[in-house]
Amino acid sequence: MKPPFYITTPIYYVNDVPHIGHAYTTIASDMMARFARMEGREVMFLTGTDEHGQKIQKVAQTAGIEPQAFVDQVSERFWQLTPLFNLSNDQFIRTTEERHIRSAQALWVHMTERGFIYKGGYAGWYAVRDEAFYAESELVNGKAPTGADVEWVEEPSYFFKLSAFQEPLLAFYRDNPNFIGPEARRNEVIRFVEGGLNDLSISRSSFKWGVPVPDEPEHVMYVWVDALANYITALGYPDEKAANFKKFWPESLHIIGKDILRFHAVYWPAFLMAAGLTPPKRLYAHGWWTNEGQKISKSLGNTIDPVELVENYGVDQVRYFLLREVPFGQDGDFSRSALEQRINSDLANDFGNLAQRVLSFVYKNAEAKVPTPSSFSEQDEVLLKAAQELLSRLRENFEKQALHRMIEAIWELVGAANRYVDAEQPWSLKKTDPERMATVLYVLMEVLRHLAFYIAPIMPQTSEKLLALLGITDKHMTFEKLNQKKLESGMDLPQPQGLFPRIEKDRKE
Ligand code: ME8
Repeated sequence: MKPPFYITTPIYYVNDVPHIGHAYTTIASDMMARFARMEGREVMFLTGTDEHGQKIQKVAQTAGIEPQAFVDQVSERFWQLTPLFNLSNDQFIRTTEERHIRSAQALWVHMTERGFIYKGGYAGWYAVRDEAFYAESELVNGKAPTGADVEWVEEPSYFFKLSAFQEPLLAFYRDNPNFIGPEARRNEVIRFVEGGLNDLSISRSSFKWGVPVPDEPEHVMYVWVDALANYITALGYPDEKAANFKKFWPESLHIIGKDILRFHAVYWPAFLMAAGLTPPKRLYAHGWWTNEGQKISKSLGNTIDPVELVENYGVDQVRYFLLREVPFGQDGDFSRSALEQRINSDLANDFGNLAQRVLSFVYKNAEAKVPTPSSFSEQDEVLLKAAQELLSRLRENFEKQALHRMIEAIWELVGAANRYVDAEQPWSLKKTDPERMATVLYVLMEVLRHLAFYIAPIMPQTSEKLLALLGITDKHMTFEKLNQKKLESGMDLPQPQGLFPRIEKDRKE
């Protein structure tokens, strides 16, 4: 039995509508969820929205709408990313759901029962934009290190004994060297924890929009306690006997942006240990996108609307670009010229052209049927072997979340196949050696079949289209099937169609 796979995105704040940064995390997670399903693993893929806290309350107030009505509206916009980007999430969680309120409260009660929560008073700095407390020593020119405005907060508050977890956390990082990726982020977290941990204020009493603290109606939970709990709510917590909880916890992979590493790598495992639960298996923090060299922000008016991008360029094109352009884990810059360049070179020229030249040649010159191969030459064997062995490279890189390396490896095969077409020249074999021509075309179609499977997690629509052009209509693709069933010679093929239109240079917005 292959291990189950639980993959999550951050739950996004509904203070603002989604932009390309949010879509990025969910698309990357979608690629991994799809890959794991093709491995025959049982997958739970979770995304959703974070709907409580002072930030949301303030924005709703400014808009003159009740918080619940406001979060209903904005959450819907995040939900729409699923059909827009062809995402395969199994659940979409909202922290205002009843099941989640119950779960966050149960987590709180367990932490209290085990002696890790006490009542006190907080006096210090708070940045509403970051929903984070900052020590005086962390401020830079009177602002949070992130640049967010801070305000002085003084109010009765419950505290979490984070200080008690310095040693347990360091031991946990030591015993689980794979807990945090990439490696540089792991070192960053260890250094931070080694520097000492202060107890954490985990309730607020100066506003109301949050999960009520059990038996303490004047307090709502600090939004991060509430938010992090979403990962176990979705599995059925507080029922630890729930089938999904037993199956998927702690087999989890939390995909996050580097901005929220500390909450996930320090607070979250500490909360779980405090409640007597096992921390998640792994976190992976990806990098930060800028837009044409600038920070993406509402105030600069340069947020990129995912809907407009998909309408203009196509869903698979955008998915491909985001996953390919920047090594997963590093920062990157979004630009339309880079996107158009990738579409024209990687997709239209390299991939699309390979499929087009092979399929239209077969259609016109080989009776529109899967050709019958005779004996394979050494070059044929080399290419077929490269197509088969690519899977092990994909697997290795999948384990490390090296998504860009997975794509690079696939494009190496595309390159090899294009060179093979040029070298073998099936068009000149038509008259001189039709038998050899049939073999060459069969080899190429087998390579295309492998490619159609390999690109499925990245570009699901294109994969389906290409499979249909190869006469394969089975929608439930697994890597086991890829290896079991070759193309059947003699099978009728449909009329070829292009996969990726080119973007013309003089095109105007
Ligand atoms: O932090 N580049 O929500 P959030 C890359 N609710 N990724 C980006 C990005 C950019 N420019 N902008 C946003 C929260 N992201 C909390 C999370 S989880 C229990 C609670 C992505 O709406 C990236 O994944 O501010 C980042 O971590 C997340 O959106 C922050 O979303």
